[in-house]
Amino acid sequence: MEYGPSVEDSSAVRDWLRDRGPFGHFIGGSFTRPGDSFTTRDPATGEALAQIAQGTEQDVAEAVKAARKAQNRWAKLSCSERARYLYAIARHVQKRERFLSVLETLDNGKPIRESRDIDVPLVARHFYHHAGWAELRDDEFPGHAPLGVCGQIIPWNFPLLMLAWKIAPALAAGNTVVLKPAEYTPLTALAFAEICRQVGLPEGVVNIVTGDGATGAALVRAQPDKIAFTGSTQVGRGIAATLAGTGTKLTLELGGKSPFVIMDDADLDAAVEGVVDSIWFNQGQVCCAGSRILVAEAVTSRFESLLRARMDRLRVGAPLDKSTDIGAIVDPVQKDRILSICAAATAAGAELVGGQAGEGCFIAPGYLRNIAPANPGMVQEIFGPIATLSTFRTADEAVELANNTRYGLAGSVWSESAAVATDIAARIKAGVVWINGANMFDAAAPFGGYRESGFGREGGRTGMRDYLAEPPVKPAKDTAPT
Ligand code: TXE
Repeated sequence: MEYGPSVEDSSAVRDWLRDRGPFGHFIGGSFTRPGDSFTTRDPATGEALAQIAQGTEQDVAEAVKAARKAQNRWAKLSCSERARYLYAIARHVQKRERFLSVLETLDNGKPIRESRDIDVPLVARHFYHHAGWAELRDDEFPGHAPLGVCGQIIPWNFPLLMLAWKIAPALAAGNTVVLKPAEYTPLTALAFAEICRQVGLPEGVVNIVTGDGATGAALVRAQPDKIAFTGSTQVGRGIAATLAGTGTKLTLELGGKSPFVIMDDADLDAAVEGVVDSIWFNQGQVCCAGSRILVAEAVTSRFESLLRARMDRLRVGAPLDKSTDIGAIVDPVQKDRILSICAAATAAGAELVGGQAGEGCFIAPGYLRNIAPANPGMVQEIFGPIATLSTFRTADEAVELANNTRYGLAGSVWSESAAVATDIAARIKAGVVWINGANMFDAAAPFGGYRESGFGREGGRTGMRDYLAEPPVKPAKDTAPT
């Protein structure tokens, strides 16, 4: 891999890893001494970055206990006191923006441009936004109480951002948390624990337990007052089964296979940039990626030649290089998963354009064409930089194809006609549908899915409600039971 002058300096992060590792859990305001541990690696080079504690049932129990102990005091603070901590966290994230971006890119493999310009700024934005909600909680949700202790399990595709999506609303509502980051990408969560200490967050309000799926399962079994999970549909289904009938509140943000619909009057250059921002963003490891491109037959050949030209100009390479568009897949296991779905898709008759596997964890951007609706590449979430491309003739057919999925997380519609775009968007069954855009996130906009993409919303007022208990209903005097 070439390291040119445009490569971001990572020496401060490497010093931190050397000084601070091996890493224990963050429980009750301090770091534990690591026992059994695993290695987290830079997927771009395979280099070992740090040793990370593998959380046991006992670690999880201690973290839940610490969160339980802190909860009463945290809930009793005034709204503006809690808000002050969230503002302070947001400011500290901004102050450490460069450090956090480099750390995220090293651990995850995403291009530094994305972690610096998208992930980390959105993290700060999420804490600022929820500081506002913390302040307004009692005015906006009169009579609502926090749920208590929230167990939060997050994936590896946006490690720090998913942490922010989970922790900011939970704290704003008055809950305390035990968060388990994904095993591939635990480092920014541990750096975040340091930020909690720096802002003087009361001990036990935020607890971080690292580990793999077994640690996550232990957190679910510990039955905190809520479990918030983002990850695969398969694991989400298991969590729902474990919690059935327990009274633990559950929200699930699972996979997707989102349609990206290009009508015949669309601005095709803009739509091509939309594809770049959608399926070729974060190596395609995005739950709401527009992974199924559906294009009007009349403009297909023009669109495809623009798409190919743009795809060929994308630079795949060192994630720390500021000119890189596509970095490394998070782990060899995920790379194999992507390649095996592509192999199944081509075996079933689809044609793969681009998408070559490189050395290590790299895969070039690509798409599957001539693909039948039942082809595995059309049905399964590939979660890599490979889209599918199919065509339609009428608006009704576009809608039918768009909704031909078990998922319902997101969608995107491209048309120069507001009437056409809004009509199609309203008929797509998904939690969010963007018009002439893709992957636009805002802390104020609730995000979440339907069907196998899960339930519950994160962000904005609706997201806050998912971290609060409904107030008890008082019966009116004349209807009170006698
Ligand atoms: O997910 P897992 P994986 C999809 C995507 C991807 C596939 C597999 O298609 O290729 O899932 O990824 C924790 N109880 N998404 O295997 O296993 C785990 O430690 C409790 C979409 O990495 O679901 C990690 O912290 N927790 C998605 C988190 O769950 C368990 C993002 C996610 O890992 C557990 C990620 C268990 N039994 C993958 N087993 C999205 N919606 O954005 C694992 N975990």
